[in-house]
Parts: sequence; C-alpha cells; structure tokens
Amino acid sequence: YLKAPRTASIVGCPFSGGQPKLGVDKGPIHLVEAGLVNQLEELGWNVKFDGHHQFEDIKYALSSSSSIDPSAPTASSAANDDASTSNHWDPPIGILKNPRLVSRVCEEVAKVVSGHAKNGELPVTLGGDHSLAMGTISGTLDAHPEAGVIWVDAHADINTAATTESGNIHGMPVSFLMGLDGNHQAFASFKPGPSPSSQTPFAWIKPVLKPSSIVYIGLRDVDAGEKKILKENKIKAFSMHDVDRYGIGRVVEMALEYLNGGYAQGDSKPRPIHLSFDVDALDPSVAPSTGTPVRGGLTFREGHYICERIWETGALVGLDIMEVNPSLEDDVSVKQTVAVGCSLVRSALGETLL
Ligand code: HAR
Ligand code: MN
Ligand code: MN
Ligand code: MN
Repeated sequence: YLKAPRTASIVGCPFSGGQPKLGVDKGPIHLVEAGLVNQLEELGWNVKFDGHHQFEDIKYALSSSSSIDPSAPTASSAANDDASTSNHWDPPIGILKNPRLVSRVCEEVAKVVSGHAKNGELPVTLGGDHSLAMGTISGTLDAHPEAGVIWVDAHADINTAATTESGNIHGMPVSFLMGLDGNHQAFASFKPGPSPSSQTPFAWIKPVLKPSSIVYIGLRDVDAGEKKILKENKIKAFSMHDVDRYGIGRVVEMALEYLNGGYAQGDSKPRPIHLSFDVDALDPSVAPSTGTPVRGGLTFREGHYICERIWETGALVGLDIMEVNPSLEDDVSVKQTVAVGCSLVRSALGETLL
C-alpha cells in the first residue's frame, strides 16, 4: 500500500439480502452511473471495473440444489411483502433472514476483494447492504492480516444470532468477523449436506477480526445487546457524543493512534487500514436515501474529513461505501446521496482541495 495513485478495483455489489428494503441493490449502479470511474481516473488512478457482480449463479446454485420442499411454509413466509421475503430455498435459520444467500454472496466477495488486494490493487466495494462487509473485510484481512478496520456507521452492526431482534444480517457482520459466541449456537442444529444450499451458512468465515482491531466512528443507534457486546469485548467506539465532545479531528487521531498502538512493523510503516463507510453515519440531511436513517449524524465535512485523513496516512488498503438506496426519498435526495457516496470515495482516494 502506498499513497501514490495506482490501481483501484471497483467491486460493484448490487445486493440487498441482508436487510428488508428493496432498492439498496441499485446503489452501486447509481454510483457508477454518476461517473465514479471517471472521477477517480481524473484523480490519477488507474481504475478497473468490469461490471457489477450479479450473484445470479449463486442464487441459481442455491435454488436448484435445494432439497427443501418448495411448498413447505417457512417461518416468515406469512407477513412479508418486502425483500426479506424468504425464498423457499433459503428459509430463516432461527430468526436470521436469507442466511444461505448472504453467506454465499459474501464468500464470493471475499474472494474477489482478496484477489484484487493481493494483486496490489485497492478494492473499492460499492454496496449494497452492509452484510457485504463480511466479504470485504475477510478479503482485506486475507491479503493484509495485520490490517485494522475503521467502521463509520450510525449502527454497530455487531448483533449476534442471539441478540438480533430484526434478523437482518446487515446488523450482524462484525459479530461474524469476530467469531463471537452468540453465532455458534444458532447453527448448532443445522444439518449440513453435500449441496450448496445445505452448507452451514457462514462456516467459511474465519474469525479474523480481533476486537482490538476495529474502531467505530459515528455510532448513535446501538441495540442494548450490542452495547453489552461492545463493553464485554472492550471494543473502541467513538459515538456522535464523542464527535461533539472532541471534534472530528481529535476523534480520527485517537482512532488512528488506537489502531497503531503497539503495532510495530518498522518505524515508518503505519498499520494498513480498511475503511468501511455506511452512508447512514452521515446525517439524514446529508445522505437521506438510505434504509435506516438516524438523525444527529456526521456533517458533510465530518464524513469527508474521516476519508481525507485516512488517505493522508497512506495506509488505506480497502474501502467500502455501503447502504446507498436510490429507491428511497425523492429524486433530489437520491442525487444528493449518490453524489455524497462518490465524493466520499474521492476523498478517501486522495482528492484534496488545495
Ligand atoms: N441494530 C439493528 C438491527 O440489528 C439495526 C441495524 C441497521 N443496520 C444498518 N447498518 N443499517 O448499519 O437490525
Ligand atoms: Mn472485478
Ligand atoms: Mn452498517
Ligand atoms: Mn448503519
């Protein structure tokens, strides 16, 4: 990883299976159509983009190998009129929705991201919902095992199968990456078989992310169960309260110092950083078109400052822009949110004002 502009690989992930609202799968398409590739080229990057991933073969393999009786009612098939409506081939496990599909899609993303990273490229993953981070961070840590994660979000996304109240897996990726206890139970009674649809979901994820290797910025909507997990695992988190208290400048310095504390790899080389940016970290007045907006978020500048400062370290090895949903709110809001998504990427890839 080096600061000089080089090759960025866009990983377009039109995927919404980790949450119930339709449209977040259109996020990456809008970000690219807004001219992101060109914008990065203008910054001096060599940009690789070979189209959005379709994940169709995954759905096909799962559905056609399903041994589950299509006519059998599933736990959640009743009152669902949204994207979380389970396919007959992917019924809920406990309350987790679309577990097989989310697992297989993320496994694929992990391979793609790891491949790009091992090639010396900077993977830029466009979501899609935040469950995809199970893939992107697994991929980054496969190529850079010592990397730390900065997770910018209104939410902690660290529910386990034992704590989630929604069953939406986009609220859980961090717990799977850490291999937290609450997830093991959920699949204990799962009977794996030889076909793709009967593999134990998420069994492929290695618990590669240590609780000490992640820092949150922007939290303001954290479930009670998640607060307990954060405390018990002594996970570093800067909430909006901390952003108010210290200002974004000091918060980012503290986050970087935390990740680099005790990290020794020569004196000059900073620890590689994966930045996973959920646009709902921004205030809804800045990024309105997202599935779970929460008021009191980061300003436009605070969000961009985080990206700029991380770029400045020269340590960025992976970037996610997640949860842009162009189906939510009016046209002006959609344009605004997509434009912000693009400018966050540009800031993280070295766009400076002066
Ligand atoms: N914590 C809640 C849940 O588990 C809401 C999670 C919403 N998540 C996102 N990603 N939008 O950050 O369902
Ligand atoms: Mn690719
Ligand atoms: Mn998130
Ligand atoms: Mn969020």
